[in-house]
Amino acid sequence: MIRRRAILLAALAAAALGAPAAAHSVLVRAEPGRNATVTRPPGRVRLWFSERIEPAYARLSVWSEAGDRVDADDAAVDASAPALLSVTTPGLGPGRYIVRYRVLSVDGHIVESSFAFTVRAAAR
Ligand SMILES: [Cu+2]
Repeated sequence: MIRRRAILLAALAAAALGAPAAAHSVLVRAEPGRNATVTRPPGRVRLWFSERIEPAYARLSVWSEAGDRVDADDAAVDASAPALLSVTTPGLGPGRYIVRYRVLSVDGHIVESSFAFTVRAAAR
């Protein structure tokens, strides 16, 4: 049984080190995009991942530079697109915003990051 135990320990060590796994969800696209500047305020921020994510553990929020939360706290994984996470952002004015997200891949890895986008006042 020593050999079997060694294999088990090796597997646990690999898991603890976060060894690369096949079904690791990474952000592949965002609207607005990373560091994008838009002239039309987005009514919704959308994030597409490479794999489906666990809805119960998905977090997505949007913040102003002053540190105020500006999303409607209704982040959800799309019912028909399990790799799409979005949240509504009503009434954004011009400014720079930070998108924060944290998702759990189906392989158990947590992916957490943030990026910014800017809403520029439309020319009149
Ligand atoms: Cu993974």
